[in-house]
Order: sequence, then C-alpha cells, then structure tokens
Amino acid sequence: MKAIITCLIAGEYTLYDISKKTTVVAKARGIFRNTEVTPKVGDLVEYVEGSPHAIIMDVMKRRNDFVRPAIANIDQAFIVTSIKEPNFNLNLLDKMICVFEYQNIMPILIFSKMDLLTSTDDATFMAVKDYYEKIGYQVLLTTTKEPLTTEKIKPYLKDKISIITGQSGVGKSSILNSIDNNIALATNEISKALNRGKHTTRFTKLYNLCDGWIADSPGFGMVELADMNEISISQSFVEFFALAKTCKYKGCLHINEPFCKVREAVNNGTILKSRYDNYLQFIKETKKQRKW
Ligand SMILES: Nc1nc2c(ncn2[C@@H]2O[C@H](COP(=O)(O)OP(=O)(O)OP(=O)(O)O)[C@@H](O)[C@H]2O)c(=O)[nH]1
Ligand SMILES: [Mg+2]
Ligand SMILES: [Zn+2]
Repeated sequence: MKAIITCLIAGEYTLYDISKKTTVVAKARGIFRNTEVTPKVGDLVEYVEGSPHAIIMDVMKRRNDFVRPAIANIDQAFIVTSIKEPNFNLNLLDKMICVFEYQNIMPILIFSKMDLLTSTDDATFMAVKDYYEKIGYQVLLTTTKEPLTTEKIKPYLKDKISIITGQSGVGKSSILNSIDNNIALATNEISKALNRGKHTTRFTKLYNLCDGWIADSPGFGMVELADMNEISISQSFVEFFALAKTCKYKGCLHINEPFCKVREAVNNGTILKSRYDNYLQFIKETKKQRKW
C-alpha cells in the first residue's frame, strides 16, 4: 500500500495512506538502518499493515531531498523573512532562494510582521520588495492583523507539497495557524535580548491544507550550500543568469572579469547591491568548503 510520510518523531512515522485517506503509525523496516536511505517526511513509501505498527517496506525515488529541514519531494517553498524581530535578513533569504532554485523548487517569498515597518524604513523595504517581484518572484506580505487567508494561499497549495521555511521566530507557525486554526501550532515570543526565535517548532510535519500538503519546520540560523559550486550558484541567481549571456566572456562568473554585464548592472543600480554582495559571499563560502 502506498502512503506519504507526514511526520517522524523518534523513529516513529506517521503515514497518510493515499487511497484509503487514513493515518497509520509505522516503523521503518530494520534494513533501512544499514543503508543510506532513512525514510523522511515527504517520502512516498510502500508499507504493510502490522501490529503494533505498520512497517515501511520501500521508499520511492526522491525528486529532491533536504537535510535541514529534513524533507523530501517538495514542489515549492514559502520562504518567510520578517521585517523585524528577528532582524530583516536578506543574506539568509538569498541563500535559501539560491538553494531552492538549484533544486528546481519554486520559491515564494513571504515578508512577515509588516506591522513593525516604520515610516523611515518603508521606502527601502518597498524597493527591495519590488526588486524581488521584478526578477520574477511572487511576494506575499503578512501582519498579525492581515494574515494569509485561505483564499490567498489556496491556489498555491492545491495538489502540491510545500514547505514553509525561514529563521526561527519569523512567524511560520503563526502563518499556518492563521490559515487554518485547527492546526493550532505552538508559537512563541522571540527573545528580545538576542533578537531571535526560540525554536518553538521542533520537528518537520506535513499538514493537509487546501487540498495540498504543507510542512511546518523548525527555523534555523544557517543554511548550507551543500554541493553547490560557483557555477551552480551563478545559475541560481536568476537575474544574473539571464544577463550572463551578454557578458563578454563565456562562463563569466561576474567576479572580476572585464566587460561583465552583471557588474555593470550592479553599478548602475539595476541589480540590487545586497544580492550581488551575497552572491560573492556564497561563492567564497563554497570555495572554502570544497576539499581539494
Ligand atoms: N508583530 C508581529 N508579530 C508576529 C507576526 N507573526 C508572528 N508574530 C509573533 O512572532 C513570534 C514568533 O512566531 P512563530 O510563529 O512562533 O515563529 P516560527 O517562525 O514558527 O518560529 P520557530 O518555530 O521557532 O521556527 C510570536 O510571538 C508571534 O506572535 C506579525 O505579523 N507581526
Ligand atoms: Mg514554528
Ligand atoms: Zn559577468
């Protein structure tokens, strides 16, 4: 029988049987412990019923696979960035966009806690928001008073596996609660002293919402570029990639090559400076990670 793994806590799996539309508790077949594949949330599995629990017999090939958060087979990612509390973090946003683009997963941007935007940062923020829209991303804005409604989010969720991700404390669980209060996820004040979340959500779990699946996941402070190199990074910055063919040198990485259209666009303000700075930083980071 086929099922999707919706939750994993301490070796115990919750499965959703696709044809029966029921929930089943299961354990993985012993042999999984000795192979590389440990079934994870998002996996499509073959299982057999049993007592006291069902047994996962086989895991279907994954379309994509993430370690942090641990989830497989996602179609799209809602990346939540708060305006404040924790601090507006475009570096983390660009890194997540980069990682999802690399895996061919559509990122959808949510800027949360818009109520904390002051009139002094309003113009700067709007320019940033417009920029991400201009390069092709959907941007959604939320506040406590105007959360994402079912109508707004439904077209995105239907028939897809989505993940909601972002730093701890940005409001991921609050957003899911606002869409469906039956989900009733725990949320928590962020630490004012540290200006960061407290990791209220402790595990990744898929919820059935608007005819699709969406995973709440624990927030994090760091994202790894894993097996990406400077070429894949340059291809995952979509607006750089679009311009790259007009650079003088084939395979230009826009670092210090002459007649580079990307650097020209940064200099004349067409490309957001923070995007370019983050790009250079990610390239440095992958070089450091690589074992020669
Ligand atoms: N001012 C303001 N606060 C918000 C908003 N959305 C959420 N919060 C608050 O932010 C805090 C953190 O929210 P959570 O939903 O727990 O954040 P999270 O992203 O799930 O955090 P982790 O589970 O730790 O990864 C809570 O105190 C929320 O009440 C918002 O739109 N505006
Ligand atoms: Mg949470
Ligand atoms: Zn270039």
